Amino acid sequence: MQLDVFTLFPDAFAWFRDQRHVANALAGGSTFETVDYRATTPLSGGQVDDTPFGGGAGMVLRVDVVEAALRARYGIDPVELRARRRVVALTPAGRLLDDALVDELAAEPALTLLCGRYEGFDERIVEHFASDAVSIGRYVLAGGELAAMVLADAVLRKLPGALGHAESAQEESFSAALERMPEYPHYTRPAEWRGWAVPDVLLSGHHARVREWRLEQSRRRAAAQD
Ligand code: 6GU
Repeated sequence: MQLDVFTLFPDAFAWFRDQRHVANALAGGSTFETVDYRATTPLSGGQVDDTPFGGGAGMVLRVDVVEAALRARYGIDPVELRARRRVVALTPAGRLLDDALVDELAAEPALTLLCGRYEGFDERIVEHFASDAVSIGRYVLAGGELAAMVLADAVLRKLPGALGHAESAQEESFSAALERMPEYPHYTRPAEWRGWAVPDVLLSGHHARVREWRLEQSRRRAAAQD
């Protein structure tokens, strides 16, 4: 997968890029690149945002700035770009990110993530340049960078070779294999600590019973989450 992140803070992604599963994905032929909106802004003094029409607090990322950055990177009209590849605007008003959407995005050959400014994007960016608007939860972050990292983390770990064990991403929380339920609890040694014993069934070596117990635990957790 070719993953591009447009941001005002490219340095914020240095730590992320060094994560094991990200490094593994990159070693497997994927790319992860950041593009700085400021590098191609048509405005003077490195300006990229502006005050909102109609008033209100904060600054809004300008549509002309994002157009220039996308054109410089891809060499085509961004309106045409979004018909050719997924361009995801990270915004709290977007579609909630879940495992099903992560699977959908992980199947793409290329993804572009657009991070907004404090008060977000000029809406014309979302409407005309983005194919998707995605939120990572019902709360507000100061910028889209952490949300972009969350999305990129969830997507890249799904790629072949990103995780040590191919099975790790198969049966995990919210996967189809677990019927979209949260994952069951895990235990390791010691089998008892301060009187807290690991459930007997896990030590029984009885695979069918273990499987049954785990599914039941997932169902309980699912019920508790709703
Ligand atoms: Cl994608 N961006 C921002 N700024 N805040 C968020 C978010 C995104 N998702 C949840 N909160």
